[in-house]
This record gives sequence, C-alpha cells and structure tokens, in this order.
Amino acid sequence: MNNTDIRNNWSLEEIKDIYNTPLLELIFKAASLHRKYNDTAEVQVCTLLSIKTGGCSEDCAYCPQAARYDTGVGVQALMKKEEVLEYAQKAKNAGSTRFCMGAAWREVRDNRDFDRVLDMVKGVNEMGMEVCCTLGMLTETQAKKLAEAGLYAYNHNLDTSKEHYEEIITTRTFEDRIETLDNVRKAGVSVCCGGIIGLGETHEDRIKMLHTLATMETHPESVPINALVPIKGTPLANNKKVDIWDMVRMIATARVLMPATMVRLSAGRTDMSVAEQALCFMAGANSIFAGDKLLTTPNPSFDEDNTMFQLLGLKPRKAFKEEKAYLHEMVEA
Ligand code: SAM
Ligand code: DTB
Ligand code: SF4
Repeated sequence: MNNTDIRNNWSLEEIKDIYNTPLLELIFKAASLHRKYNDTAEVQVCTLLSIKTGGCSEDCAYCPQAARYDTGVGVQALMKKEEVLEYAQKAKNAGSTRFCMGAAWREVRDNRDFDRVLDMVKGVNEMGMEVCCTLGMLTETQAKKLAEAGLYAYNHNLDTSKEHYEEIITTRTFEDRIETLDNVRKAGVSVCCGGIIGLGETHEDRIKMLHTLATMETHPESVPINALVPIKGTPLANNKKVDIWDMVRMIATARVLMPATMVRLSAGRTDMSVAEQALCFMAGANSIFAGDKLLTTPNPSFDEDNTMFQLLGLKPRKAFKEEKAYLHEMVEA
C-alpha cells in the first residue's frame, strides 16, 4: 500500500499518541487530513426517524427505549409506510440527503414487520434519498434482503470498547455487534459504525474503541460520535455532561485515523453552541443528524442548522456522492 494516511494497521500506542497530542496541534493535523481527502465545505445532512419506538428487551444503560427502565418513552407499534414516506419527503424538502430509520429491536426477525421495513426501504430509495436503517442485529440473509430492497447504509454502533461494553450492556456481546457488521459488509451495504462518549469510560476505552474501528479491514464509511444524552430513569441518568474538548479530541482522532470516512457529530448537539460545533467541523466532522428530533430526544431544528451552515459557509453534501470504501479498494488498486 503506498498511501501512508489511510491505514488499517494502527497500533494502540500510535492511537494513544495521536489522541494525546496537544489539542490545537491535533485539530490542525485532523483539519489538514480532512482538507486533503474531503471537501471541507460539505456536510452530510441525515434525518432520523424512529419507526418503532420503545419496549426494547435489551439493557443498554444509556437508552431511553429499553423496556426495563422507567424513562417515560411509550411503546409504539411499527409505523405505517405512508407516514414514513411523508416524513422522508419533509426531510428531503428541508435538504436532507440521507434518511435513517431506527427500530427499538434487539435483532431483526423474519416476520411481517421486517417485510414492511423492506417496503419502506424501497419507498425511500425510490424518492432519491440514501436509505439507512438501524434495526439491531442482522443475519447475512437479512442484510442481503435489505440490500436488494435498496438499502444504502446500516448503522450499528460499537458504542464503547470491548472491555467497557459489559458495564453498559449485558444482554448481548461486543462480538455479536462485530458479527452483524460483517454481515452488513458481506451484503455490500455501506457501514455506519461509531460510539458514545460519556458512558463512564476511560480515555483508554475511547482509544480502544477507535482502534477497533480504524483496524477494520475496510474502514466504516461513516463513524457517528455521540455525546451521551443522559436520560432520567436509566442507570446513566446522572453521568457528567460530556466536555466539549473531549468531543473535539474524539472527532479529531477519528479523522486522523480514518481520513476519508464521514465522521458524524451525532447526539448531543442541543447542548453545544454554534462555536463549539464549529470546532467539531474544524476537527473533521462532516456529517450531522438534522431535524428537531433524534430518535426520542430533541435535536436542533432545520432552521437553526440552516443559520449555522450559512454562518460557517457550509453546504449540504449531495446524495449518492460516491463514498470511498477505503482499504479494500486501495489494496486492490
Ligand atoms: N436498537 C438498535 C441498536 O441498538 O442497534 C438501533 C437503535 S439504537 C437507539 C442506535 C444507537 O443510538 C445506539 O447504538 C447508541 O449508540 C445511540 N444512542 C441511544 N441512546 C443514546 C443516548 N441516550 N445518548 C447517545 N446515544 C444514544
Ligand atoms: C447514532 O449513532 N446516533 C443516532 C443514530 N445512530 C441511530 C441515535 C441517537 C439517539 C439518541 C437518543 C434518542 O434520541 O433516543
Ligand atoms: Fe434496544 Fe437499541 Fe436501545 Fe439497546 S440501544 S435498548 S438495543 S433500542
């Protein structure tokens, strides 16, 4: 491989050194690589919709939708295709190019609900948007069915390091997550995989999670970095607010390790000023979730984000602009 920027053989030590670089130096390094591999004026605008809310059997300690925590989030059946398409159209009109449908499921089951989701995927794809789903664990066959229906990307986060994982979730394993990601890859669907900071993890845990992502055979095409949105009723309700400098450091390190990936400034933006978000874009973030709701929690409105884009000179990235599946492609070149 003759490109020294895009690698999947990072050692933990190397990543530790990058992560611990003095912050302004790290931002400069990340911004330089960002400029080299991406159009820094472009930010991908994705809209999320919770198509099946609440009542989830898992025990993810951060999640408002886990049935076992009293969070005030009600249980709702799978939405109707027409309602979903109407929402997607609104998002498209507001400038979103990617539409991500989330379900509070542990895993996909081969039943009528899955057939209905396949139908929704088909519908959104026909509208000319990049369709993404986050439905929990998938088999290879299910991933292939989604791909055939027109799925563009699948979101499945590592959330934290392998070591910290069992402090946060006990009802499935880190290996289960990796297996689903492999199934998504095998189906030729773009991989969206990242994590959350503020779960009570150490810096070492964050470095290890980034190591797992950056040493995948092919880097995920998108890496969402979420700041924990603390939810009353969950075990992490009283966790300390994520420090903006930690968010910037995490984004910048992800950008240095995976220069051509879309790094998404995900949950947590309602607590950030425009100046703080600008730092995140400077440090290499080039994607956001837009629309006044994430899955169940608030997010800045389309109008607020438009004002921010104008102020910072950013423009929404076009749909289906080719993502570079780095490493496979480079090795074969
Ligand atoms: N049930 C599926 C799953 O767990 O893969 C899909 C939906 S799940 C809500 C998608 C992701 O949202 C989680 O992996 C987690 O990273 C993120 N998330 C959930 N609750 C969050 C919170 N309170 N703060 C930040 N991110 C959160
Ligand atoms: C991701 O990494 N973050 C999004 C999306 N992928 C599915 C979800 C954030 C959820 C925040 C809590 C909520 O709104 O329920
Ligand atoms: Fe369920 Fe996903 Fe929430 Fe975990 S993160 S409780 S699997 S909806």
